Amino acid sequence: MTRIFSGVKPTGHLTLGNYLGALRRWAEEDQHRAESLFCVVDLHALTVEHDPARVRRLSRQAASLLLAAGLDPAVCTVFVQSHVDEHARLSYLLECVATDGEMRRMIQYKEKSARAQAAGQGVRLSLLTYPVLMAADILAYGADEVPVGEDQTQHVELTRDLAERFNQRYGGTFVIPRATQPAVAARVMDLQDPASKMGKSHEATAGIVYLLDEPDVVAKKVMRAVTDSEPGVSYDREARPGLANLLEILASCTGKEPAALAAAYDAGGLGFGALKRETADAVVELLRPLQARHAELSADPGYMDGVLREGAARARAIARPTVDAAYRAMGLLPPA
Ligand code: AQP
Repeated sequence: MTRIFSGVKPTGHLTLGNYLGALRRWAEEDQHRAESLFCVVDLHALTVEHDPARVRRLSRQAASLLLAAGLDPAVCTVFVQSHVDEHARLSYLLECVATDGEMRRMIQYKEKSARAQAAGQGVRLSLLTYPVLMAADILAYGADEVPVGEDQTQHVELTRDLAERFNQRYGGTFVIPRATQPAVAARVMDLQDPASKMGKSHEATAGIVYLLDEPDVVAKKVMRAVTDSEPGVSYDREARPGLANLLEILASCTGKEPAALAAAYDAGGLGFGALKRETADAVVELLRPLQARHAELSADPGYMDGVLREGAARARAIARPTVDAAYRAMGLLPPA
């Protein structure tokens, strides 16, 4: 049976980008067609300046939002990365396979290290080695598929390279995974800066729709989205990124095609205002059930604890044999 692994970092409040690019597909499709594991990758949140209490809070909130988005613990495994030691164990082995040069080529490292430096903070070594830990997350489970947004494809490519290199040098140990992406909204852009990805850890929040934003806040953010001054409505990601972003969000919410939506708006002589209104309404309706379910789950922390305890036990049982095999393959003496 196909196995799927993916995760979300508790580095901020989850966004519409996380939902449309990843969570929704995990819930609606992936968990029902494959053996799936979904993880709050909290160790990754330590790669940048952080407040420990906030990371703890955001980890619980992210886990709750995974369930609120529709992940069913009876069907898939939901857990927290730091509860399963195998991630860190395997990460070290993969650091012995990866090279410094390939880490420095990662786009996210370049962006986030520049951000840390601009804020006068040191660049943590773990930010450089973060993709190796992500490779360990995936390879420990023998995942065939990794459903992610566009921003993570380079890291999944690196994971493939490391797995192939390891298998070649030390014998066939890892499954070679592949990234899968949603057809639409693989890269939801910031509503105020359509050249940048909508990212949960970004400081300027006016262009970011958070999953737990109140309906009026969602509507305000969408209505104030940056577009352009060209006449008519057309779908062109390069030339009209703000407009394309709105069309993709609306398409993703409604199951329509962005180009078809653009053509309909253009033919009807409807302007950006109408498009923004429809998009705002669609996003509010999309988030309504998720927010209600999150509120229910928040009222029952014991239930969430049980889900995460059980999830970690299941995850550990899958990961341990593969990680132990990797230790042996690399020449480490098994304990007597
Ligand atoms: N804007 C997005 N559009 C589509 N998919 C997205 N994803 C993230 N942002 C978008 C996908 O959501 C999953 C979980 O993301 P993550 O927690 O690994 O990363 P993040 O939300 O981008 O959080 P960061 O790294 O804390 O913020 P940034 O990088 O913006 O500073 C992944 O599958 C991701 O592809």
